Amino acid sequence: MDKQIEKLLNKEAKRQNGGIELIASENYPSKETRAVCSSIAIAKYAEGYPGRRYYGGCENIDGIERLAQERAKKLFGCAYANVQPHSGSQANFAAYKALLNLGDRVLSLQLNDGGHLTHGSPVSFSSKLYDFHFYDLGIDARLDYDLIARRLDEVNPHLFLAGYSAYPYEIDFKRLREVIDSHNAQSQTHAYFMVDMAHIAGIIAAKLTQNPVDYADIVTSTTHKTLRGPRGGLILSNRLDLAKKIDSAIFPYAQGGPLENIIAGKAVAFREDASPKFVKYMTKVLENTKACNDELSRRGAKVSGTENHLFLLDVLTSFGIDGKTAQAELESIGITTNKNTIHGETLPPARASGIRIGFAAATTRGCSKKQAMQIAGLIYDCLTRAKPKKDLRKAVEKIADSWKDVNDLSF
Ligand code: DSN
Repeated sequence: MDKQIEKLLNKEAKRQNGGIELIASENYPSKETRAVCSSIAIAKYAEGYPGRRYYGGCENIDGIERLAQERAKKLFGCAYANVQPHSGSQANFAAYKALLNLGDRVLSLQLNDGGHLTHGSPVSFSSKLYDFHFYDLGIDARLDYDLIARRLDEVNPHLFLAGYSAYPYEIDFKRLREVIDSHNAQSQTHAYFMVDMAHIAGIIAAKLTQNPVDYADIVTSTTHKTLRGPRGGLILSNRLDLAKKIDSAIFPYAQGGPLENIIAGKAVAFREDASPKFVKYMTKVLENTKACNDELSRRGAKVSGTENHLFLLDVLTSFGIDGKTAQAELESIGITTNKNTIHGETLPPARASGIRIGFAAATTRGCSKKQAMQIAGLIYDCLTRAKPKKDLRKAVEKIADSWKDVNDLSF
């Protein structure tokens, strides 16, 4: 073992094991998933797709990729899956390419309101290649479907984009399809419907919320958040007429050789995600998130409420500090979160008025509802400086010690 890397990895495992991970986009894959990700599949070039590769010797790799595709299709009940995207951003890059011409109009939600960098942020490729316009949330910070209908008529986009990184409520994909269809019926520009389900893919796989694949033309995702697989991306569709365009947008347009070791890991994770155990897990994630949100609210903090795996805590209103400070304070006692802008944000994103809190990772390690409420108490006591940090750190360690080792998770 490379001693320098070994030392850093051991320190990272210690950090993860000794702390409480509440970043809503994080999770821990099983040791089975991790094992195939470091398998010999790492050593194989396989540009192209199963049965039509640019290299010889791909018969086993073809089998792995076909299995991953079939498992993804079955899990989400769709006709087409591309398992090659290296990340969610790459998946979005390719989805835009498959549906749009350069400069086409896209209607999406801004990063500040819960969108994503690749949903038209000025610093992302998306806004350089396409003409992004935005819809607002309603005054209650929820999607306002009438407002969206009006924005569709104003902007006449070529693509409407839903699916978010910091939106704590249910999304009515069926209603969005209806709104887009009725807009399309009287518009000269046809708007495709795309959903980036990266955050809620696990909730969808567990059938605990609407499945966007039933309504959208194209659905993108990551595989490492609530889906609990390896770090990577995914594109799904029921529109077989788009399959060729999506395939060539990933390879050769956006990517070269696929990471077949990671694709093997995706296949293992999709199998785990299809089990009844996963539904139980996802149900617990939702319960824990709500328990923590509700306990913070009971203590007087301003929280968003939640209908999924995350919620937003307005630390500026609740504690008079910005998100950056809150993130650092919590990190000093072993609780990892991220600063996050909130609806109606008044501070720059580097400071932000809130933090985003999610329970997908903590629940994988074994967090109970009672512990989720205790964690709310620790967050509250830390940010109100009610108790000495060393006592809070000890309490965090006690909870983390009662959980499974991050190197030894089997589902
Ligand atoms: N970085 C991810 C998140 O935290 O939501 C999105 O890509």
